[in-house]
Amino acid sequence: MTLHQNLIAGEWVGGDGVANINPSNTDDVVGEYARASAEDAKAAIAAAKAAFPAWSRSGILERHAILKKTADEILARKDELGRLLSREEGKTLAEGIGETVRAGQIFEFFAGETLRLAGEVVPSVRPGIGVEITREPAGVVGIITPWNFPIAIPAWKLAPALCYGNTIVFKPAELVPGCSWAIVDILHRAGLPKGVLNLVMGKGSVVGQAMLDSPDVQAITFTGSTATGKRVAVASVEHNRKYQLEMGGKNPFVVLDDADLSVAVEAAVNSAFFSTGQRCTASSRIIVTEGIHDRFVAAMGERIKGLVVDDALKPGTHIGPVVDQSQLNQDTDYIAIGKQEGAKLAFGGEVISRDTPGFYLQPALFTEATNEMRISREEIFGPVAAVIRVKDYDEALAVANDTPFGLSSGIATTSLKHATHFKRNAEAGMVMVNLPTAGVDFHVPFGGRKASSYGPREQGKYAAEFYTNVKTAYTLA
Ligand code: UN1
Repeated sequence: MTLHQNLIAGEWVGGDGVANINPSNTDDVVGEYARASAEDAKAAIAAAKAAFPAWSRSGILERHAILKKTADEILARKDELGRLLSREEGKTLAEGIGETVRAGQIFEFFAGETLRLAGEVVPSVRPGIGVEITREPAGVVGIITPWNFPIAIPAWKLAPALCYGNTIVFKPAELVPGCSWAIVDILHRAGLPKGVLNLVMGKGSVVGQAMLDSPDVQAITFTGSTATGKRVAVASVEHNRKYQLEMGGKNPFVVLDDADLSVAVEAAVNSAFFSTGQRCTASSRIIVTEGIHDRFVAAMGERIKGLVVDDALKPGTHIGPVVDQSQLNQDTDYIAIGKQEGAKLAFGGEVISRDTPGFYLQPALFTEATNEMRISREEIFGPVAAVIRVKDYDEALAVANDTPFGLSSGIATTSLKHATHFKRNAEAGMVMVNLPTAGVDFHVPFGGRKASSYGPREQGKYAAEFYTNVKTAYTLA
């Protein structure tokens, strides 16, 4: 099997190979991927530093052409790359292809942004003086991405970083190097100069740590666990570098008595279980007012029974496997904790076998849960959700906001009054009305508050906040 190598200073370089395993079928090896050492990471940082002066001053047409070519190739290869994604991560083929299209669209968006870079010219408060406000690239950017969106999250960090003239050291999640390798290969062939983009696949404790420890990495963007995010923050404060964190969620989805039942069930099932519940925007707390509670739970049960859990690549599969054994253990541990805490496991929650050896778990729905239980407070990151019964809208809002996290928050209602009030008062970065808490657009800001996020928003025009530094220049005319 050919070894997929790391890219450092424009050269593909080897290293120990690690097998990338298909979670739908652990006998299937997706490919061999080189594991970078701390020395490789240092060489990658040095290469990015050396490439920065030229790339930061490169012409916007050059950047536009590379990003546009990349977008075109990703979109032209959407079926193949979507299949690779589903094979290495385990979300369904439809989800894998959809995510690949989104990655292509993100590159298209930032290709366009290269042609719209602008500053401001404003009068000084002192007559005769002009003031220019411009944005300059942040420098060498460290990009660390999680396993659950193997192509979209790399795309939404790589594309703006390049658009605004930064150079990059990129460490994708160890579990899913395939899509990241493919994007880097595409960008490299699209004509990026040597050293502008360096790929260092491997362990967080080795490669990630080398990035955190380097004074030459001027900004780090991270999506992943809260625990690792805190380490990124502490190390970044030490080096006085910019950092941006997207971490956990415990997103509420409120269902009010006046909701359209089928809209509520569709949005709740999607939020809780699609992509096997492995999204930081997933909803695992379904907060339901008492007038609709029993009808809602019964309808959820019917819908869950119809969900096909199987090989991600099989047509007809609705829910693919959990990503690996340790995540499956975490999911089943939380299912046991929920039962011990006194919640009722109303549907699912069994580990099941299929034709191939994989990490298959039936989506689990608890009822009679309270917001104080650990299953309601801690992020599980699997297809496990709990229904919390409340009296009325006011209690629903209070429970929705009673969480350490604040990424996304949803409500199902036909009341304009409650929808409006919820949009204003939900303590979250994103609010969804009659829509799932997960599944966001690529051209508008993404991010949360409280323990979910830190730093400027990602995506759309707002991405410039992180990837650039503002300069204010005064000139006596
Ligand atoms: C989405 O819900 O469409 O890691 C995106 C995550 C998020 C991305 C969610 N950063 O799950």
